[in-house]
Parts: sequence; C-alpha cells; structure tokens
Amino acid sequence: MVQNVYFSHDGAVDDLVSLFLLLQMDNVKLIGVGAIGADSYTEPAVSASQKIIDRFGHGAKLEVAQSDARGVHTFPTEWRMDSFRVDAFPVLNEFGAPKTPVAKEPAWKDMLDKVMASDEKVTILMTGPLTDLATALKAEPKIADKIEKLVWMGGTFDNRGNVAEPEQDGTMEWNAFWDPAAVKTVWDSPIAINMVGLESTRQVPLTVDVRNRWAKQRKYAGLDLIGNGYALVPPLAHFETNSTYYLWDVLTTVQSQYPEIVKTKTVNSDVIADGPAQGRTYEKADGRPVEMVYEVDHDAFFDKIDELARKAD
Ligand code: AGV
Ligand code: CA
Repeated sequence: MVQNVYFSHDGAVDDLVSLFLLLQMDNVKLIGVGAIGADSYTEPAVSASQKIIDRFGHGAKLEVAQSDARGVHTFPTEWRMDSFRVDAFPVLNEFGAPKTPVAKEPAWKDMLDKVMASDEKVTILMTGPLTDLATALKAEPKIADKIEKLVWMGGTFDNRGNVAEPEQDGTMEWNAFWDPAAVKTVWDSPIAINMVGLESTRQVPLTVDVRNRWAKQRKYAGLDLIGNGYALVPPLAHFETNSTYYLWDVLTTVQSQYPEIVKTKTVNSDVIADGPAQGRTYEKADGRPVEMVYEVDHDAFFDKIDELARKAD
C-alpha cells in the first residue's frame, strides 16, 4: 500500500541520507519536504535536498520548503557545518543549479497546506526538532485529523541523553532539547506517535566496518553518496564521544516503511518543557501513549539500506 509522506528534516548527514533512501522506497509517495536549520544551516540543507531530489528522485515532482524556525538551544556549529559539505558533493553538482524548486511558503505553512490538500491521510516523518509541526498545529489544530501518524527521531526514555551542554541535566535527546515546547505541544495533540529514541539508535552506531561495507559497494552511486556522507562524521571506535555518530534518522526512516526490522512497545509518557530537564521525555502511567522502538535487527537494517541504495542509479 502506498503511503503519503511529508518529510521534515534538519539537514545533518543522516537526515540527507534519509531523504535519499525515502526516494528509493516503492511504497512511499513523498508529498513534500521541509528543511530546518537546526543541526545544519537552512540554506545548504534546502539546497542539498533539492539536489538529492534532482539526482536520485527518479523524476519526482517536489518542492523543498525552508523553515523559519529558531531553536531555544542551538546545535554546535561544528556539527551544523556538515550541511555545507554534503551540499558541495560533486555527485550533487554535476548538472549545475538545482531544478527542484523552493516552496513559496515557510516550512510550517507548506506542511499545513500540503497535508490539508492531500486526499489520503499523511504520515509525517520528522528527523529533526518538532517546531514546524507544533507551529502548524497551533495555526490549524484540524491538521491532526489528516495525519495518519507522526514518525519521529527524538527523545529517549532511559534518561541517558546525548546533549553535552551547560544548564541541563543530561537526560534529553538533542532534537527534543532544541525546542522542548514544541515536543510538549505535539505530545498534547491527538496525533499518533511512532518514536525512535536513543535506546534503539544506540544499537546502530556508525563503525569502521559499516563504512567499509559501503566502500566496497561504491560502484553504486547511492552507496557512494552514503559512504561520502558518513566520511564526514566520526565513527564509534574505542569509546563513545560527544561527536560519535549513530544511524539515528536512517533507522527512523527505514523502520517507518519496514517495521519488521524493529520491535516496538507502547509507552505512556509526557514531556518536561522547562528547567534543567527541559526536553526530557519520560514514562508516566497516565501519560499519552507512544509507540516506542526499543530493539533493532542490526543486520536486517543494514541489508535494507544496501538494497534500497543499489536501486538508485
Ligand atoms: O540526536 C540525534 C539527532 C538526529 O536527528 N541529531 C543528529 C541526527 O540527525 C543531533 C545529534 C546528536 N549528536 C550528534 C548530532 C552528533 N554527534 N553529531 C551531529 N548531530
Ligand atoms: Ca536530524
């Protein structure tokens, strides 16, 4: 069954690889793409998205919307710079300026308009902060009725966060920490949520073995793109550092269409929006239900990436 999907991402390496993979999935009908300069800068995040659609989108007629959102806590500049590097990849620049247009409206409005105009319900896939969905919900709460579900990379329920910044207690995930109030707004809405938090992404680190596996297949343009992307970021070698990369967004994207590679359970939960734990998602007996991914079939996941990426040429 074909699923209508609106993809909102924030321009990091794994967000852009996710866009590439989505474009290879037979059962996904992408109806829109929005880019938010959270773990990136907005201009290269938008531009790299346009070019990935041009080069790997099999002729898809899409627009890329630019977000005007500003976070409460900004990502480290060093991480955000990756978006400029991906945007400059030769494979994305062989044919000059992008042909996929930039949408007229800001990303939250583009999401609202495209979801409301869709015949079928829409799955919203978000691999960055929830700001644009929260803004759309505030402008038009009825958008919730048109959303099949939200699939989100963000949060964690085990209190082991990945934010190393002052004035926070280490329990939250970065996408939630960037705009904690937006997470609370979405949690308080009736939208069904499928959540990929850090407990599952920790099972799929970027390692040297994973990189080598892609390197061996670089004759496929799609695997060369993935290999180049993940060459920009540090793998898990001897021990985890603040910059160690996991396949956060790629796991989220792949499991959204191939749920057989993960195990999920329902967690009743809430979100803390203020103070040193702001952005923390936590279990709460009378909280709202979330379908939470807690386990990944590691090998099946990496096989699926290869299979999809080989279809791209
Ligand atoms: O918290 C994970 C989210 C994902 O959406 N991002 C990166 C993924 O796109 C933020 C992030 C956490 N740690 C990072 C991140 C790191 N070491 N480098 C870059 N981004
Ligand atoms: Ca991301």
